[in-house]
Amino acid sequence: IYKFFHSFPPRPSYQHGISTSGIGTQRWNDYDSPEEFNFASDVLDYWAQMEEEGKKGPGPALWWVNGQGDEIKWSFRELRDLTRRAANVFEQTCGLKQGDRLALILPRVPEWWLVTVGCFRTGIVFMPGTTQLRAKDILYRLQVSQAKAIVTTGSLVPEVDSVASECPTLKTKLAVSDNNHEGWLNFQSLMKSVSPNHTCIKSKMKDPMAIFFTSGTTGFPKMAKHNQGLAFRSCIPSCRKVFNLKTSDILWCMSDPGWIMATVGSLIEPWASGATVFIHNLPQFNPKVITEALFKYPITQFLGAPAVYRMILQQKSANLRFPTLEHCRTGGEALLPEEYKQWKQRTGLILHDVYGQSETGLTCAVIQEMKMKKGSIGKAIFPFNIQIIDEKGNILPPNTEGYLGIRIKPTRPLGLFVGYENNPEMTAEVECGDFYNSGDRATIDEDGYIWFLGRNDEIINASGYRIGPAEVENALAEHPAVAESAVVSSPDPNRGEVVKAFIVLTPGFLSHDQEQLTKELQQHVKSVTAPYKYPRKIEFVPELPKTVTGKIRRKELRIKEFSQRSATNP
Ligand code: BCO
Repeated sequence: IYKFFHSFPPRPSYQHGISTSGIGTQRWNDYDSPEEFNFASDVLDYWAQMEEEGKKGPGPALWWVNGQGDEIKWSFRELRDLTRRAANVFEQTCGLKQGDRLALILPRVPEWWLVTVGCFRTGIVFMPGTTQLRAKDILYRLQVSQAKAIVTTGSLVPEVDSVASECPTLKTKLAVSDNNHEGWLNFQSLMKSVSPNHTCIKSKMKDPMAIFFTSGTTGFPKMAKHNQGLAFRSCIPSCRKVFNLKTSDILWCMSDPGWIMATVGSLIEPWASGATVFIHNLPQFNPKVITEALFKYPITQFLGAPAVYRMILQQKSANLRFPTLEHCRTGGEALLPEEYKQWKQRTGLILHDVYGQSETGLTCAVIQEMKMKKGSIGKAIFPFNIQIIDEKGNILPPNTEGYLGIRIKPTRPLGLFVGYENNPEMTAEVECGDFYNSGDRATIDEDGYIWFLGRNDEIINASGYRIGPAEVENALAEHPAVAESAVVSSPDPNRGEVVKAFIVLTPGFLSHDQEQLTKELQQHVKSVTAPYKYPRKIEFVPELPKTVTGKIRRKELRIKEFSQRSATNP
């Protein structure tokens, strides 16, 4: 497929321009909130023009490699032309229009960036999902969102086809694939046949831009809807300080394209500053490949989940003195103080924390110029005003544990989600007095530094993934061996937390080999739902703890898991 993109007009030779500071997009100040904003026309096309006028440095917009010798470098001009084509594919060929929803389930291929920006240009609401999703996950997403279109990779075509007949709103199926699939349009072929001219829509700041599916304590994932403010926010000076990117920077964000972390870290943040997005299309996570890439390519900034850093550090004898790397950031779960120390010792670099959710994008950060306070996730990123609140939304005094709250009254800050789509009850539940209640426990000190303490509900945060227990319990319930189950979080030295299932077996399976059954059940979960959710620990129990009304007391099981850890690691 990459032959196709190489067949576009040859890459322009970059002129060594005058701006490497990224200052060019400082057209807005912290308090601006233009009525209209479109990241494609206002930001990307701006950088394309800077290139044309010789006013931007030589760095490409996207630098993509796959470890098999394939490489793509697109300038902002090329990106502009290609994404205009993508917009034409959606509007002209597929008949999609502003406000329609498009499920985007692709691995780290360059087309992910073309589709996303194509959506910006047309006002189509993109809904990213990881390629680990299975047929049922995809069915749920397509149905609940009433998606009109899906763009996915060839290997997921059979999964989509197995459920597409149950999705009456789905009109367009686009495959990014070397092969043609019956009933599917081929994205690459269509890209060749459409014009590179397209007029970007004038989106209003309040127009929807993206929907991220995010797991909750009960039921299926919710749809966190964001408007254009999510992208605009990264263009204001206070937010730009988080990464402090220059046009000469090359940022590698490790996140799978299915998460908000990728939308922000692999697209919005770097391109707001005219910097280069670096992507290695790792089909499987491999710390050795990451380490080699950090030597081979002139990457200056790196962003990954704590488990990524931990796994890199576990290569005991590897040289980690990366020649060009200047800044490293992490977020999603906690690293141990010892791991920060080791990273500093072995790389010479300080690891800075960021914190956010699908509902909030980047929320807190340790900014480079800030004094570090041990274990803190930093301070609120403007325009978010963060306070620690109780469940009624009352502000708690400094150094008191409570919920991390973002002020939404009198003004809802740009960049905070609009609400859970089609779910006013759940939206109301997280709106707590004058605050959005993140559900995350935290404390704040007198200087505004925040310490993340985890959750006291049933959501599991495993290697940076947010997993709802019901999703795993539903998957287990489909196996004949499972009479009932309770899924909770359990501590793990590598992943912070992992999914643990307590299972009551059906009578016919009581005498089965438990080791064998554990493997079978793990495999079963991997086959019916996204594999990252599978229970890495399973314990067979005669019964589950329940309340008098018969509700499973997951909290009791979770507390037991964590107290066992404390007992073994005092
Ligand atoms: O460990 P196992 O091998 O037993 O299982 C792994 C995979 O092998 C397996 N799997 C994946 N695809 C499969 C499959 N099995 C069958 N068929 C397939 N197609 O499933 C398990 C998946 O676990 P994993 O994803 O944790 O894999 P891995 O390789 O251990 O990756 C490690 C990490 C650290 C790279 C990964 O856990 C990770 O990417 N974590 C970060 C998640 C993240 O980006 N979170 C950010 C969310 S957004 C946010 O927080 C808001 C911020 C503003």
